Amino acid sequence: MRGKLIVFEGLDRAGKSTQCNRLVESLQQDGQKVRHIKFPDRNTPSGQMINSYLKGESQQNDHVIHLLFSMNRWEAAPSILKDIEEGTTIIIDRYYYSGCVYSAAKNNPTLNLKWAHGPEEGLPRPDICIFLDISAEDAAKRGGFGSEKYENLQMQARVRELFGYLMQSSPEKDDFVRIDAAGSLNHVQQRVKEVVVKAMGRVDAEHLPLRFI
Ligand code: ADP
Ligand code: FDM
Ligand code: MG
Repeated sequence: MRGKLIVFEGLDRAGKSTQCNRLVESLQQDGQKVRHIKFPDRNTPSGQMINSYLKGESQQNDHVIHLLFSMNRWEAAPSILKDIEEGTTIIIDRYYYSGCVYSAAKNNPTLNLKWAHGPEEGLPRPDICIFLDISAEDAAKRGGFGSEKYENLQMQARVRELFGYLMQSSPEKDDFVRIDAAGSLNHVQQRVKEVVVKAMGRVDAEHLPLRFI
């Protein structure tokens, strides 16, 4: 059986990293082969440019940084495909949904969601995307904003609005399951596991092939 592609999305401090870690551990205990990755991968050359941009150490045109984030995913695509083919499930902390939404949230008149989607087309499409939903205000209470580029209330609120649009009205709306991320860590973890077990079971039962964006 092929591996599955499972993505976590959400605002900064929604609990993505925590829940990814817990899910990886839990699936491993179930005897599954699992690999955990995150985007941006700040270690590759494109990732180093992204890192420097996010930290405010360098400037990039909105379109250029968008393409760098996309490039960062394309670099990883062959190894994702290989693992899935060989039966390893991949859990990803942020993917192209963040890519589209954060770029479009800048309200650049020539960079809308449609434009942002273009470079992502052809990447492996997730079997499921779990959106950990929390308001920008509640997320900020979990430690306040750091110094990275998008860590401000106005940007986060716009990002949440655009995720709402993706989940309700976009062609990829069926990829999403929304989970209330304001609950306790254990409660969120339990919901995540339920949703993931169901999605993985469906892929196996119906022999669903991996799709592409
Ligand atoms: P993200 O990866 O989405 O930015 P993290 O998993 O790093 O979020 O969590 C951000 C902070 O919030 C961490 O200190 C984490 O322990 C805390 N946190 C995460 N989920 C919850 C939760 N459900 N309730 C309370 N605190 C949480
Ligand atoms: N981000 C992340 C983007 O703008 N585009 C993308 O394609 C991706 C994957 O980068 F503000 C933004 C989202 C977030 C920042 O933060 C990366 P983390 O803390 O490494 O997830
Ligand atoms: Mg994180």
